[in-house]
Formats: sequence, structure tokens, C-alpha cells
Amino acid sequence: MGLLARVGAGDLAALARLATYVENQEPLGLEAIERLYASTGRALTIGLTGPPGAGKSTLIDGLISTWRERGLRVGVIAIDPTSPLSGGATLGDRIRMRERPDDAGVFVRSMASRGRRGGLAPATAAMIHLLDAAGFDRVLVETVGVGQEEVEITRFVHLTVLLQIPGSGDGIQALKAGLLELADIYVVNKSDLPGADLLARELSGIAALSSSLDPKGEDAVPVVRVSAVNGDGIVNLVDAIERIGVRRRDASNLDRIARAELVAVMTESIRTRVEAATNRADIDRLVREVADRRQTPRRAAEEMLAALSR
Ligand SMILES: Nc1nc2c(ncn2[C@@H]2O[C@H](COP(=O)(O)OP(=O)(O)OP(=O)(O)O)[C@@H](O)[C@H]2O)c(=O)[nH]1
Ligand SMILES: [Mg+2]
Repeated sequence: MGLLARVGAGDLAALARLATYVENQEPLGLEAIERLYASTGRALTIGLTGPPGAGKSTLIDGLISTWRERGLRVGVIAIDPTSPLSGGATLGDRIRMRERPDDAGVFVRSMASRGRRGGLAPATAAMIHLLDAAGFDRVLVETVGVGQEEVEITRFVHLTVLLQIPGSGDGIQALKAGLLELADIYVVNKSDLPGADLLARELSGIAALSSSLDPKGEDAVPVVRVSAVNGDGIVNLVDAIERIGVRRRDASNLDRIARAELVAVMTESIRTRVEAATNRADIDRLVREVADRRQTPRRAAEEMLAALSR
């Protein structure tokens, strides 16, 4: 496989091609991960999430610069919630990261989350492995903190950074339940705007309370104030990520990630296999029978699963 060798040699054009196979979970992509998986596990992987427009992409651009100054290679996977059909913003508009065509140490990839065949979760996990195997020391995954599936991606990374912004009127932004809990670092971005002090205090209060209630006695989640547009506080954020990253690569956390991915991949493959083994008419018939109370949902599901062993 010439493509793999070229990726191994740092060829970003080859990596971009392979990434497309991996994103679409095509045979070439699946085979590449089979071959590469044993050489993954080196990168520190970081999820970065927050409400739309919080400045996630702008911040990632600053993180890239800081890591590059420290000699580290950075890969970015930006999960794009706009459907290709909805006519959302163009990619160039959404990915507010400078192009660095001359820098082989940076690779940015956007992945659509909507309207895709096969699950987002297995494809994203595979993409993380690809960038890890391609030698990127830090792999960032940007997700918008409102969609369920996008948020679940954070189960596949070592640590998660949650962005909040001041001045949105209601303090902590309405977010999916559980998002505050799964973050390892809180960032107050746009701290050049009024209200940053208040928001930082609120987040510190939440962090202190959660830590005092934590049976494992974990340290309070740090609150880092940054301004992604003018670069303030980015070095502090990188330092916090590096510090927590060391802890988050312990055995129990690696098991957590492996377990999450195993479950996600298994769920997805059962679903696609059942779909492939069952024809549309059978599914419609089962739906009718369940709706008419002639069959229980459990029995109907068993019948669909039985198609797998036929
Ligand atoms: N004042 C101020 N504006 C910022 C800051 N960071 C980002 N912005 C602006 O906020 C807007 C959104 O920035 P993005 O980086 O695209 O935000 P995002 O969270 O990636 O957005 P989505 O991917 O669409 O959810 C842009 O106009 C940025 O210039 C900041 O620190 N201060
Ligand atoms: Mg963005």
C-alpha cells in the first residue's frame, strides 16, 4: 500500500486522501487502521467543545501556533454540524484557522456530522487513530456543544476543554446536561468582552463545588481566561492541557477510552449488519405488527437480530 508509506513519510497530500477513506469507512480506510492501530497511542488527544460561535476554531489556531513553537506537530479534526444539503456556512468560513500550506507539522480536517452513512463516532475515533499514527503529537477534535452525537465524541479523547463566553445574558450558557461535568478545563473565551470576570467566578464556583462533592477527591477543574483573537492566555491554556494531559493518560483513563470506542464500533456494526440483513418490507411488517399489538417490540427486535445468523 503505497499510500500508507507516503503517510508514514509525512506526505500531507497522501494523508488527506487516506483521511477521506477513513472518514467514509471505506475498505481502504478500514484496512489502513488495521495496519496502523498498533502504532497509535502516542498522541495526546483533546476535545474542544462549546456553543456555536464561542471562538473554538479561533482558539485552536492559537493553540496550534503555541504547540508549533514548542516543536510539536498538531492535527485537528473539526466536526462540522452543517449538513451538506442545508446550505450552511462554507467550510472556509467555519474553519477559522489559518492555512499553513508550508508547514508539514499541521493538518486540519473537517468532517460533516449530518447526513452521513455510518456513525459519526466510529469514523471520528478512526480519524483520531489515523492522525496519531501519522505522527501528530497533539490531536484536537472541535465539536459544537449542542448536538448529542458531537458531544459523545469527547469519550474518545484524553481530556476535554469546554469554552464559554461572557455577555450572553444568562451566565453559563445552556448546554447539554452533563457537558460541564465531562470537561477537564473550563475556558472563558472572549475575555476581552465585558462580563468575563463574572463568568470566570461562576465557573470557579461550579468547579469548587463539584470537586468538594467528588468521592475520588479530584482537583477542581481549572478555569482559564483567554482571548483567542488577541492571543491572551493561550500559553496558560496550553500549560493546563499539558499538565492535565499527563494525568489523563493513566491506565484507567485509557481503559475508559478503549471501552467507549469498542461499544461505539460494536453498536454501529450491529446496526449496519442488521440493516443489511433485513429487507425493507420485513421491517415495515414488523413495525405494523408492533403498532397493532400483534407482536412485542422485544420479539420484533429478536426477529431482526435472528436475520444475522441466517
Ligand atoms: N471579541 C472576541 N471575539 C472572538 C474571540 N474569539 C473568537 N472571536 C470571534 O467569534 C466569532 C466566532 O469564532 P469561531 O472561532 O468561528 O467560533 P467557533 O466556536 O469555532 O464557531 P462554530 O464552529 O461556528 O461553532 C468570530 O467572529 C471570531 O472572530 C475573542 O477572544 N474575542
Ligand atoms: Mg468552528
